[in-house]
Amino acid sequence: MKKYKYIMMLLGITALIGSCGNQGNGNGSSNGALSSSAAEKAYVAPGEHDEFYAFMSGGYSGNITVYGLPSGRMFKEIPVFSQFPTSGYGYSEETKPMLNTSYGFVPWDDSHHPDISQSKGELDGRWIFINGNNTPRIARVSLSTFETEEIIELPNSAGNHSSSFITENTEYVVAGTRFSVPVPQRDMPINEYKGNFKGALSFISVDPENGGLDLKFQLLMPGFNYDLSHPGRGKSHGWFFFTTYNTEEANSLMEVNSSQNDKDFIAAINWKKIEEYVNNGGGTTVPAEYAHNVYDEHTHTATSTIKKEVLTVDPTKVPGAVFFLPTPKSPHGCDVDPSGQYIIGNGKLSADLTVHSFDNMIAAIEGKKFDGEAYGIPILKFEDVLAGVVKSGGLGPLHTEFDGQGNAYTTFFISSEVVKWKLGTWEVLDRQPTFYSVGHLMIPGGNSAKPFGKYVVAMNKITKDRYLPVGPEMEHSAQIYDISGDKMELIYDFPTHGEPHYAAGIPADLLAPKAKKIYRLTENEHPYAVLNPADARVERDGNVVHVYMSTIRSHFTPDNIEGIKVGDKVYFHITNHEQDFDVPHGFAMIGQNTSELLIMPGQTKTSLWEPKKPGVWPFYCTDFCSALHQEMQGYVRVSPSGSDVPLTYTLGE
Ligand code: K7E
Ligand code: CUA
Repeated sequence: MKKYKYIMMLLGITALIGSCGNQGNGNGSSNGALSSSAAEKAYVAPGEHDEFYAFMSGGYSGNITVYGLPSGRMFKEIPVFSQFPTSGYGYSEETKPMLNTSYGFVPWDDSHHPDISQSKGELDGRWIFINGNNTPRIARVSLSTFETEEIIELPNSAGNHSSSFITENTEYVVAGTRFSVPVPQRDMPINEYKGNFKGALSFISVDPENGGLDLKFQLLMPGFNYDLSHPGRGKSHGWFFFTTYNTEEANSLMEVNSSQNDKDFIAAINWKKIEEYVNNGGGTTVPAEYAHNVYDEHTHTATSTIKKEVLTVDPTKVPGAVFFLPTPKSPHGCDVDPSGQYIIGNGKLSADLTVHSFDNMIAAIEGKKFDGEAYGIPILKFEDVLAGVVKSGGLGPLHTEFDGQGNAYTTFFISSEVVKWKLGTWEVLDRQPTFYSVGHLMIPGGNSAKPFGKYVVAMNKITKDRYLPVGPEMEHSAQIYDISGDKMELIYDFPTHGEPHYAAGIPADLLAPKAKKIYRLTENEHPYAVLNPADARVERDGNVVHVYMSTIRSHFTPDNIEGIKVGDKVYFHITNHEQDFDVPHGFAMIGQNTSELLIMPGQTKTSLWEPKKPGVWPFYCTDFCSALHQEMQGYVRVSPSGSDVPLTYTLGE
């Protein structure tokens, strides 16, 4: 891997030197010096708002970060698959169930591809979905509260990478497995992989009213690696496309053994046909175990349910639903243009981009022009489905986005550049270097029928000399290009957090007006909420103590508690009585084996404390909420176990 990275870097540098006429940046010391007119384009004056939200996947942070475009200012980190001590997500009693899985509590994941909900192919800004790769999961995040509301685990899946992409009316979130595995999982020799492992493609239905997720069916495909996917749209709505690699079905020395075939496939799935088959009773229900975790905005509490079965579909049982389109070997990205006509598959080891035509594909299917089959699935002829080839001159193509004006933009990892080309003529129109080794790129709405083609953001893998060094690892870097003119213009770059793979952007005016500002106290249905400070109290039940606590600037009620004993389990249920925007209170207790809580206005959250030592122990508010924030504190007296100090508390009379 190290060596690979090194070679990549060398190639990257070569490309930079080759293109220094473009940006005047070949010498490393003055990289990226921009004219002031370019800087103005990224400048959002203090107090002004950005034009777009950009939601970046966190990669190995497991979360989503929210930025503004074009300023590159970071607004928030939304915890999704990883515990987040900053807010108490995954630490508070209410949110711990969100991270439950069939393997128990899994407080981390690797998130790659956010996708915003759509109606009629256009962004509707209701939810954003994202995949957890490692312990396969899909999350749904509300775009009014900017909180994770639901996580569903995927059985029979492994390395949930060709995920989470949605169909044009958000009928489904689709999630494909990168690693094929035995289905069902069982103890068997690894070298019997070929022909025995399966690649599950999961179709998770989305309730149009409340976004509720349900694993509707899993298509059990041959044991290839399903790398990336995108939905058809417009004329190709009803289809879904997946790139595959390792059609060799090798199980070791993959970098050699899975690059033997000259062509791998894009799998074209007619999900409407499969849905019809399933709705008519098709498919086989098999035992499976997976968690379904749902957060309720009114109880402010998540519940986790373990599901016990899943409906599987054998693709050969649904004739006409699944086809393979040969694509130059080891493709990565699989992108569909806004019209739904072109499907772009980029062979990572190729210099050219392969563009398939949906119309050609349908004609070939109707003409039954097949070139054999793989495990009973018809293979179309490469020449029959090809729309064109982009002779890009770049190296290592990965991902493509669209500006809605007939142009496509493809990233090249090895040659570190973004190449702009024209749909239909396949001619290259422009190319700009990236710093360095770009992965995905993002145009707001770029995965929809209506992109907002004003900026493209490139997300780079290697940062090295772009910023002041901070030890051996740098945060990854993103770059913003203005693409409103004929030529792309680099206007800004900024560090990101974790490893953003893909991102999703949306115009600010589609989200900002409906962003939630407070939770209404009158709508708080948390069973341990204190809706009136006079109801604050402490109750003991054996060695379990419930503290019903309220907070308002600048006081905890109760603020002194006595009669707690070593060996107790003390639950602090804290309700924030503020009803003003942006006034959370925090809570932290000395020696607690968990994180702080950050409690939003109108919300109730719970922290568990198990006192270990007799004494008088303080707690305090962690968020500088008011002039007297520093006075927002209290004490708990802890007596030895067996002591008869009575339970008392002060209500601040
Ligand atoms: Cu190319 Cu996970 Cu989409 Cu990274 S993936 S770059
Ligand atoms: Cu409440 Cu500081």
